Amino acid sequence: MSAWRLVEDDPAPEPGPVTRADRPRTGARRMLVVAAVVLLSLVGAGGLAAAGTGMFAERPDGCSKPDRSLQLYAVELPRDGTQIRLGYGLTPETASYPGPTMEMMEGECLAITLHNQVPVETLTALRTNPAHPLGVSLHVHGVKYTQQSDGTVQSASYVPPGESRTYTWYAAPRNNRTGSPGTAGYWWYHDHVVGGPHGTQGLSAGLFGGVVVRRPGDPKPDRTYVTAFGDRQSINLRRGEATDTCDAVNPQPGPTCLVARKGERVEFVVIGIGNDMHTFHLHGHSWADTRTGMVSNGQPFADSVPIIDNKTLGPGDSFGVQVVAGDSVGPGHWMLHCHMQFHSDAGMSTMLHVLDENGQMPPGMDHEHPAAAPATADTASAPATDGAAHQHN
Ligand SMILES: [Cu+2]
Repeated sequence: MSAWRLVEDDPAPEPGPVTRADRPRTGARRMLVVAAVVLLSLVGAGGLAAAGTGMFAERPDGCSKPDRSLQLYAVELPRDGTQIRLGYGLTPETASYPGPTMEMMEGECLAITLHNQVPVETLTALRTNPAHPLGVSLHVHGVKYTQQSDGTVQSASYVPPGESRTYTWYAAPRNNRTGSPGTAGYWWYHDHVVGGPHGTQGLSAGLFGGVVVRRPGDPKPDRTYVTAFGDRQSINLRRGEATDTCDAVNPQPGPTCLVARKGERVEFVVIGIGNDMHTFHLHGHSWADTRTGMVSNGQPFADSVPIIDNKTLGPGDSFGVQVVAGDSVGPGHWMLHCHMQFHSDAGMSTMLHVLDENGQMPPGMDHEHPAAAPATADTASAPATDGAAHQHN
């Protein structure tokens, strides 16, 4: 077992035969050496030495006690064709992909206990190497956590089948004294263990979700939707008609039903999963390219912030967008799609359904839904996506 130690570099070699031992030490230099020895002793006793025993600090600085705790379950969901699907849920019955959106305020410390209920056989089937351990984990972007909450194999912070583990996230606030920028933003969480050391199989099976960290005073949305843009031209691992299962009579908001009333503030957490580049584009709406998607009236730099309706998204990226549904454009079925043309052509396209203030779609707003249109010879003008829309690979 290696004992890691941070040792100061020797100074650059000096000309002549003067050895280090010969060199006279100044008072300041002696103090530095003493301080370093004391520091190494302290850190070594409580920190680095403990690393060898697998005992890392349990919580980040500033998070002495969790403000809130919740239970999270990783379960297997019905397959999509032949694809294994997994999901996180606040209960086993409500697991989904994406999983529940985790919302925090800066300064908050959240303890999440993850219960691994994914069958051993399923984890075994997803494993790419028989030597890789079986388990699921919770790895988060953007907020603060210690190695115990890293959610990786190398830090032994994953959950074997049938077991549980508590992860601690700290939404560290901005600190003008230290220059720490804070953690407010749009982030995501995902498995980092299923299949291999990067959780690639867990991610592509559905173990991911959005994280929103707000700063006091941030605008609060009426609705939040996660749109994860991924491989095989997928939105939330679905493509074509499967991206939009909204019932016209009784739409239930969820990962496959993006719906809002006119005037509601709708927030999208946009996540890049997988290996491809994408662009997030929404018809009829635009937003400021800022942390929240908004610019307060009267801010002196308001005019220097670009207003956009399309934003590039790379693997692992995440950002948030807030728009006012139907603002000056009214109710309707507004396309939301990747603007890489061959991606949208292949079914990477869904809808934001904006109803009127009463929650009704006004008459005359019935639409031809390109993603859901049946493949018939007389829909030649509709994109020829239906073959792709039914593929599951
Ligand atoms: Cu794309």
